[in-house]
Amino acid sequence: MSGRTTRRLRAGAWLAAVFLAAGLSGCGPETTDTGSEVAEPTVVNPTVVDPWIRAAPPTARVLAGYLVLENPGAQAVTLVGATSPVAAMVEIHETVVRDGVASMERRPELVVPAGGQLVLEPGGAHLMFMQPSAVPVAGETVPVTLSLGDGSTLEAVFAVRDGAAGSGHEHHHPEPGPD
Ligand SMILES: [Cu+2]
Repeated sequence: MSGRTTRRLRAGAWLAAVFLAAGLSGCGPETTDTGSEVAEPTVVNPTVVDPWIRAAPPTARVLAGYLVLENPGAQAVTLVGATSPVAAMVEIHETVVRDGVASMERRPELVVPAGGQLVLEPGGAHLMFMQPSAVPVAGETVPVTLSLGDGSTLEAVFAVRDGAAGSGHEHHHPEPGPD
């Protein structure tokens, strides 16, 4: 699990923001030794929860990645892109179903609402890793840098695993829904 890593990174980003604020005002908000129980800052990077990539055959030319972004802050945050050393390019996609046919559409950004979360999961939004240099196998991990709309980045370690069974996140939408 990467929760500890992402929390530490988030705390680091937050502390950087505090230092900036302190530099302007001469005094910063209260903080604690750990930085984990702090007063709510104005802007908080979202927390990455359970990032994973669906295991694929060695010949796969794309890989799908999923995660949940939780935004405890008071302002909406946008996910605008991602990069990874294993892929030539990473795009944000969303699977849409029209007339019972599922297809993927590219999205320039996805919103993580204030106090809410953005869920990328099978059957919905996902990261599409294009032209992987080497297809990772289940059990391996893949580093990914997520880009946010404010120009900041989030590092995440995606676990590679089979998505067909056991993930508990599979959703099927056989019926075309209203737009
Ligand atoms: Cu896709």
